Amino acid sequence: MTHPDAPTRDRVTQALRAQRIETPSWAYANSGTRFKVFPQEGVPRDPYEKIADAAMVHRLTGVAPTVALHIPWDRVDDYADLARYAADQGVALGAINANVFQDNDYRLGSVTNPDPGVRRKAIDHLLECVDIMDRTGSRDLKLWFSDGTNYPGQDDIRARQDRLAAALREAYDRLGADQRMLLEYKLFEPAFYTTDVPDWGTAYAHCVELGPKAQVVIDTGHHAPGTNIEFIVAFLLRAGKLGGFDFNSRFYADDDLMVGAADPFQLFRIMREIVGGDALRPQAGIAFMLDQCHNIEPKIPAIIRSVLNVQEATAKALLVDADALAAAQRAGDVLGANAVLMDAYHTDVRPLLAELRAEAGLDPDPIAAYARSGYFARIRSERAGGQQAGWGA
Ligand code: LRH
Ligand code: MN
Repeated sequence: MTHPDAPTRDRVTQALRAQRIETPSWAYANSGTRFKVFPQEGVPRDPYEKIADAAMVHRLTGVAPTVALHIPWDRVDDYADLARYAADQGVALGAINANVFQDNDYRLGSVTNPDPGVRRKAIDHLLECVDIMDRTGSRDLKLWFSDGTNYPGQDDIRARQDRLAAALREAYDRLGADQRMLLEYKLFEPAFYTTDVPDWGTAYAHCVELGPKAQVVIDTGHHAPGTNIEFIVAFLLRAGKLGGFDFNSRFYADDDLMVGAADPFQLFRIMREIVGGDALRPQAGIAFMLDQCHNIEPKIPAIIRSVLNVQEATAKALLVDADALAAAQRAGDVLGANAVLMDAYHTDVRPLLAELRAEAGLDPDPIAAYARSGYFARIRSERAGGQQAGWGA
């Protein structure tokens, strides 16, 4: 499909203009693997500088108006002031990510720890994160638990689920009327025998048990190889339990590479389920977030590239001729139906997106615009001293 007809173009461009992608504060900071964290010049030293970089990404792409925070990595004295600073920069504070995976006390787990005192400490952190949401105006409390075991017999699998459910219930009951809990699952790592929230089914079951304000987050790097993620998307959308995505891509495990870099066709298939489920529009409440680590590549250009990759996959998904697809599916025309999807996937949507940016007064090529902006040279000199931000692991 080279040039979509006018009605199609209008429908597609209208949906793309309304797209919103949340960038993660921690992707602007130093990150790495257990082997090495390579510091980079110009890296932010505090949440304010992380927000400044996120605002630059939004100025250039026009579709990244919120920044997810991670506590304590983004702890500040005055969260209301941080929210005001973000607003001055043209962005807003997004999901608040709790962190119960880096404290020495959490060796045997956080909310699932055999020790009730440790569980109390972990739950108090979740409650603190809701307090922070009250001050930042954030809607989402995002919970990922590294909790698990490394050897059979280490702990009682069922008892840990009871502890998890009790902790989630206490945090859930603390949520305000317009606040949500987003529960993230992950197959393994750092635990290597059991993980207490290992898959979408476990996350879904806990969210159903909790209530309407609990939804599942799909981190695209958290599945066993070969998992059909778009099936999970379709299932959770149908059940009204899809709260959002942590977008990234991987070749092997939780590689946290740029979304769409390792498997652009998978990202297209995922966005196809979103578009097919009429869940792209902001009112549908799906949080489209990036969760990535730019260990060797320049961070801001990598995040801009990632936002563009999501836009391109979305544009291709929007170009699927839904009527032709439905007709072929009804007719049992296997190859015909597949061809309708592949036709859209093979459409070069970059000219359409470039035109859309130009119409919005943006540079058609945000990556080139960033290179020309002088922003990197400025932050490199401004941020010469001080302690660069990172995971502090
Ligand atoms: C865990 C995870 C989670 C975050 C962390 C930064 O692997 O995906 O979403 O808290 O990365
Ligand atoms: Mn994640």
